[in-house]
Amino acid sequence: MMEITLIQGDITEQSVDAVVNAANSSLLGGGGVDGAIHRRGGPEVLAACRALRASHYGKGLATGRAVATTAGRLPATWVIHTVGPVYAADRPERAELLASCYRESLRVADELGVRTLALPAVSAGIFGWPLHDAARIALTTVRDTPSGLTEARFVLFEERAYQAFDAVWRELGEGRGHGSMVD
Ligand code: AR6
Repeated sequence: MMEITLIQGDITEQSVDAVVNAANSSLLGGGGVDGAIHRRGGPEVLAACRALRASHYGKGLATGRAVATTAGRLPATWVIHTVGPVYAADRPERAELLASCYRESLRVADELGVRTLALPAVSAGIFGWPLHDAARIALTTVRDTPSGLTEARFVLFEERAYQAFDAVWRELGEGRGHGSMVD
């Protein structure tokens, strides 16, 4: 059984086994949640990302894929970096890449034995994905992807992002809006 929970807050403050980072393909940091994770995680996270670039990820991480590093000084064990697609109204096929970010993040989490996972709204900031649609893709994909997680905690930074996720969760018939049990 996995519980999906929604909270408004800062993902860098979550005491969980792993946090998902909305990175870019360089894996070398950026703004938004990526900047916050590198700031709070410290130089160990960047060093681990550089090591990935020097080994299996010479060309960077492809959109829709995920890879784990240490979480450095964050109150988590792992950071799972994923690269969301940039939103474009005339490229609806990119929704599949956004779903892939969540599926791949859960797959990597499973490989690490992660039980509690915090996730941001991938692509819904600098990459411009409309919030309601980003929330629908995020919630349905995580709900419908089998994993060993006990909790998938969506951590929404802004009030309007929390409201969008909460509204979609209710539209999906998932009860109280702030968390419910799914098989
Ligand atoms: N905790 C949780 N969510 C956050 C936090 C935080 N500390 N800070 C921001 N968010 P974004 P993207 C929310 O832009 O759209 C970077 O430069 C934010 O409000 O972080 O996938 C990368 O390097 C929004 O709802 O990620 C890439 O170049 C959500 O996180 C690019 O941005 C995602 O916004 C990725 O853009």
